[in-house]
Amino acid sequence: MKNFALIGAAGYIAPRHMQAIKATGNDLVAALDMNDSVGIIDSHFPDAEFFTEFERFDRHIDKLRRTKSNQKVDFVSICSPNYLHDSHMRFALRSEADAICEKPLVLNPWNIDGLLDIEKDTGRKVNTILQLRVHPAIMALREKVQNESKDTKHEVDLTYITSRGHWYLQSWKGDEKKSGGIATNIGVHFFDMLHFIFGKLQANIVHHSSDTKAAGYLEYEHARVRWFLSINIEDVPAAQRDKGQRTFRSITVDGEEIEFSGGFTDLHTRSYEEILAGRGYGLEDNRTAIETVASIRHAAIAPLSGDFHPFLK
Ligand code: NAD
Ligand code: HP7
Repeated sequence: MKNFALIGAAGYIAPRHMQAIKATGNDLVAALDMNDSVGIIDSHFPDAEFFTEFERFDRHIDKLRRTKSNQKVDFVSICSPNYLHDSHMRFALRSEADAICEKPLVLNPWNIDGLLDIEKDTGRKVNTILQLRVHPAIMALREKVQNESKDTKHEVDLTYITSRGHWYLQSWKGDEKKSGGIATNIGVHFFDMLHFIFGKLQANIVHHSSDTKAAGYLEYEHARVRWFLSINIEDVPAAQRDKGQRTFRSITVDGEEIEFSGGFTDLHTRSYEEILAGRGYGLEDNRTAIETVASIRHAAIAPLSGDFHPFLK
């Protein structure tokens, strides 16, 4: 049984990590969040220590390490806002633990280089949550593409609309310096997935970028992709919106829909199973997606000509 600590325990995604720690037969020994709305811990680990100050949390983790306690932390799970991830990963590794960090791993590619140095210095590992890589439909599509001839190029349309209320832009998620903006905070999932399925990134053009919407064109070794991402309910197609649907996720490959909207719920547990079996995705696995989102953030907006997503019309 491995011991876990969790940073960002009061947030939206933390319970999925608590479930994953529990479902894989491990223990949460300590948690940190400056927000103390963390009663959810009792549903999973009623004996876990909880801290609202980093310094006290650090002292506790360090004591467990120095005293070789049977609660010495093996993994630190990181569910804090995106711009804090690199600092929290450094804390994990320096505490002689491995890290399991939420996406996006970091906001800029050069942060990965700094973390590689700390991995080397400490001999510990950074693992990341790239949960679409363990989605059965995505794994099957990747396998199919890998078995095709090397010069195959697919035509892909990716439409990813996941509505958010007004709170989103008022929170750290709406602050580009903290979240990277929506193409980084939400888009990173599918940019990583596209690279995972279709290989090396060859072109990256941005057609639209605002606080609530982004769109562009990406070319990979094996695909030409028109993409559209929005958190605005108005972008959910009317037929689905009329049925009360607030999310619309679609990938078509050569006009054929890949069914991947279902099966999103236990992907954190699947990711933990892989990490615990020593098959976690590490720093270098994240580089292409982090480079992609960093370029999108700094790109000049291209005119609407050529391969732009049809939802932009
Ligand atoms: P959230 O705002 O709901 O939660 C973040 C928590 O971190 C808050 O409770 C906040 O108080 C706490 N926090 C802030 N600064 C901290 C600090 N210095 N030390 C400790 N805790 C601190 O956000 P969320 O939606 O839970 O997102 C958390 C992370 O998970 C982000 O990196 C986000 O991108 C990622 N996420 C991933 C998925 C996914 O599908 N894999 C889904 C949602 C969020
Ligand atoms: N929701 C909340 O109540 N609070 C939140 O903070 C977020 C959502 P989905 P996930 O918005 O930051 C996606 O779209 O898949 C509500 C991204 N992940 O299924 O869990 C929401 O209003 C993730 O990387 O959300 O998370 C819905 O009612 C990104 O950080 C419901 O939860 C996160 O949005 C479910 O919403 C975000 C993927 O797209 C895989």
